[in-house]
Amino acid sequence: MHFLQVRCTDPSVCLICLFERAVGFEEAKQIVAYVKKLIVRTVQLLMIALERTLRIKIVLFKKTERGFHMPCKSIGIFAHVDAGKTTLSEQLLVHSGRIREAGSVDRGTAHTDDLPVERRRGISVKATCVSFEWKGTDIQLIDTPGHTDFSAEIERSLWALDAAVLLVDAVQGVQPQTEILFRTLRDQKLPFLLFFNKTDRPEANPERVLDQIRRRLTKKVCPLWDPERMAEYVCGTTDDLTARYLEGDRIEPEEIREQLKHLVFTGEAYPALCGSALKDIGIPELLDAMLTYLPGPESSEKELSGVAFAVSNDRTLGRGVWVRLFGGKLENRMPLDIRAGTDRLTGEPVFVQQKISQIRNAAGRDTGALCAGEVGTVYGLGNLEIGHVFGNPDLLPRKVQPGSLKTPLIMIRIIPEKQNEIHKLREACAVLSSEDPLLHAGYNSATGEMILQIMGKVQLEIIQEMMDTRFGLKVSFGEPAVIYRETIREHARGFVAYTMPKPCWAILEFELEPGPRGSGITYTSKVSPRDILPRYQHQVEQALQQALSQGRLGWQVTDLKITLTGGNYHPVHTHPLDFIVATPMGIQDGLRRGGSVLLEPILEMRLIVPSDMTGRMISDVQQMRGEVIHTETDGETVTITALVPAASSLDYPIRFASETGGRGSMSTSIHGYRECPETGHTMARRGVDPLDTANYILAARNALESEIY
Ligand SMILES: Nc1nc2c(ncn2[C@@H]2O[C@H](COP(=O)(O)OP(=O)(O)OP(=O)(O)O)[C@@H](O)[C@H]2O)c(=O)[nH]1
Ligand SMILES: [Mg+2]
Repeated sequence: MHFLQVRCTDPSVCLICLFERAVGFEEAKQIVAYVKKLIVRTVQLLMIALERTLRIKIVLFKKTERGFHMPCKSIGIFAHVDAGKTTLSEQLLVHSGRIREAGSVDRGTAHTDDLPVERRRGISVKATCVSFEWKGTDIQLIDTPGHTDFSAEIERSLWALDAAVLLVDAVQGVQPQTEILFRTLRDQKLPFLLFFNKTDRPEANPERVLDQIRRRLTKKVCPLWDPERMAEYVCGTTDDLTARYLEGDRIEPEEIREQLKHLVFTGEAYPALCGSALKDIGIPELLDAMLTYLPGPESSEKELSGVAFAVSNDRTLGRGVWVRLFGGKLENRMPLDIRAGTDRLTGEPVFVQQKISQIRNAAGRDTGALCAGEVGTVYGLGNLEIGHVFGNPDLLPRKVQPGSLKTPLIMIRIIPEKQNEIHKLREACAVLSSEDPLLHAGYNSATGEMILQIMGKVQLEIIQEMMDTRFGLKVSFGEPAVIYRETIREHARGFVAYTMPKPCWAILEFELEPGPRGSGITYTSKVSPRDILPRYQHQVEQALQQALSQGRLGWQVTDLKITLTGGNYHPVHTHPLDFIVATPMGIQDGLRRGGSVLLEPILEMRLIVPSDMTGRMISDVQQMRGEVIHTETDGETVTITALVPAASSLDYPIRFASETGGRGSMSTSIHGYRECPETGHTMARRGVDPLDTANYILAARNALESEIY
């Protein structure tokens, strides 16, 4: 007998194989893996048999550092506004036994619409996480808002998920936001299934919706309510199954389920179910499908990796941050390095150490720890920002990149009713900005104005209401204005010799070239580290962001290729911050020489209207300085895709609703920026112009004084 010990990576399974013949290590490893698989399969079959005969449910707990606990999955619910996400979340909570009676959106009692403003309006504004257990799995459910003004919430929820359910209204069919969400989930490689809701309504027609999805979104949809078609779809995906299916072999339902599970994971299939959240139809089937087909986390228990994706405000506990952990563990009193800004000298991020004071799991229980795979709220981390990554960012399944789904295109002045409340307003805006970084709340000290960047009108109404209820501030808004950008017209050089008033020395020469649309900013240096020391070159690179935040027209500069072509430092005269002061002067000099081009945001607009309105819609698009790029008709309706400047279409949604009498739907997404023929849209400069040299140097030195001068 030959003994060969093979280490098992899973400490909860102990397996020793005794071989009757000589085996190599590799072969032994393969055999052990095979045996392990067989045992797991046998145990599974045994469990199923036991469950059936004894009519019990066996739950396998996973062993982790914290002891045994239930496997978990984090699942998001997405849909066009009003498709029934919140109503469905209620129903899932009821079926799991988590709550006795379903709350109602219409009566303002839904659990996941817990903000006063959500309850009053019957619309979800924030993503909310709840948790419940279904057949031995802890499901952490995130109910997201449907309105596009809250796309930032939708995007942040995606960071925290393992899988999703995309709801489709079985009466309305595929709506504009359904398409956007479908593409987003698919592109982010998030496995998901579809649920056709509101089948209780007489006009509902799941087969029509299925057909619409096949035509407009994907052919890979697989209806679970029809086992015949489900088997046909699944068997068509592998040669082996196709052959067996065509020969009429019996294929076990278990085999079909396993294959479908694999297809969902790889984005090769989207199972579809139907039912009614309001009338409680098809809910256990949906729960089972979530369990069977949607994957759980691939979490590692060793290395810390997680992301802060939402903020909640508890009356007694204060500000809590929702965290999804993909690896490692967070514990009470654990010190964490939280980013608190950037070092002006080195350009490196500055961290402060803060301690977690309390951790609650998704069910709101004080657990003292958060383990890999779990979602929970963490308290005591001060103003920890949304999007903060704990530990290793490479272990996160999705990139944390705010603004990739939708960016704000409108800015607006927010005005306190009482003039002396501007300070209070600034504080309130800072709080809201830490919860939604895309608000970019900015105070212009020269004009005394507070400016917000926003997605749309509904968001504005919600901000107004929150200012009142949360912060006791009555506010109004100025005229909305489009957020333009600018770029350079032609190739130019920018030069600065910052040698006066002494003591200082920083000489820089830049070459600025227009880049292709959408290319953003690219920067390279051709200067030797002997002429400008690496630490000063690093400062130049860090100072660029600030230098480009307003160009000669006052807008963010983009589509620009910058090369540092010359310059030098002085071993005696150069002060540590001289290159930070000098960079904006050199850049602005180049921008002035090259001339400015105003860029305006262009929207891709999709209008779905009855066919007889085609002419009218095309003339609307032309009136808005837009161009139709695609039309498609299915006889009854026409889908028009057009590129339209945001500036000329700000009030179009209201006009569209009245023109179509509610028979049409429209959606917009950002297409990009392009040259604006209407020049003259400049923005007042914030702070002193770097080309106003004497004043600028004085102001810049004053601002940096505390740090160095
Ligand atoms: N008939 C019918 N009505 C439903 C169903 N599900 C939801 N509703 C109704 O549809 C409306 C919107 O429901 P919500 O659950 O708030 O929809 P939502 O998708 O969460 O909406 P937002 O979060 O605002 O995007 C409410 O009036 C619900 O009562 C359903 O299955 N059948
Ligand atoms: Mg909702």
